[in-house]
Amino acid sequence: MIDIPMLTCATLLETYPDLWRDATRHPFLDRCQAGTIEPHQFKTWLTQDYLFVTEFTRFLANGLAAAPVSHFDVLLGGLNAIRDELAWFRDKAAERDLNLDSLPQATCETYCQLMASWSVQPYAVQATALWAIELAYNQGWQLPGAMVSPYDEFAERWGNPGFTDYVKQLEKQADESLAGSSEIVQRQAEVVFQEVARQEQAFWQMAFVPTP
Ligand code: MP5
Repeated sequence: MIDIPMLTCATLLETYPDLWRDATRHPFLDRCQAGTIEPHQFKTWLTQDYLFVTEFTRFLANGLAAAPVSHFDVLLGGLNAIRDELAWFRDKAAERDLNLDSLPQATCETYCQLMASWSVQPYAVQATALWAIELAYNQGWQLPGAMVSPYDEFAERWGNPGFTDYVKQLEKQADESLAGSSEIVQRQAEVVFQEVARQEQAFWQMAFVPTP
């Protein structure tokens, strides 16, 4: 019998280092760190990310609906944190006179539509996507190093030890669900991981595209 290697989150990161680097290292983040990002570019990201997080809330809620009871604690904690995060986004937008009722740009819309399509896939695929989406921000906001004000607050939100711990718990749950999955489901999870990485890279890049 052929021995099929078990897919884990760590294996995914090892298999696609370039894709993951591009998802988490971007001039947008380096310019936040240096304080040289153009305010209108930051505002584009902020507005679009709020729209993304509203859809991500639905993705997380769908994940909870598909999860085993033993995973509820971590996912409910995530949903609770998102309630605060959405309020925080509204505060950050108000400080900058931003209108959050704006339309999603094509990049944001594509990512949200893909996410919705993952919600009907097996739970292991959803758990892998959930982990990858959160890890992208957890690493992305930390990798450039200490950020200057006002961007330090954003780096702290996704880089703080509590959030890092949450992402580790998501990894554990994703690994557990992948371990109990068929090879077909594991391949689906691998494809979705690659898509998350591509979408994250495109999302950073969107800040540099003039708003139509
Ligand atoms: C996250 C995000 C992290 N806010 N935006 C993108 C494009 N990817 C990942 O999600 P959350 O809910 O802010 O922790």
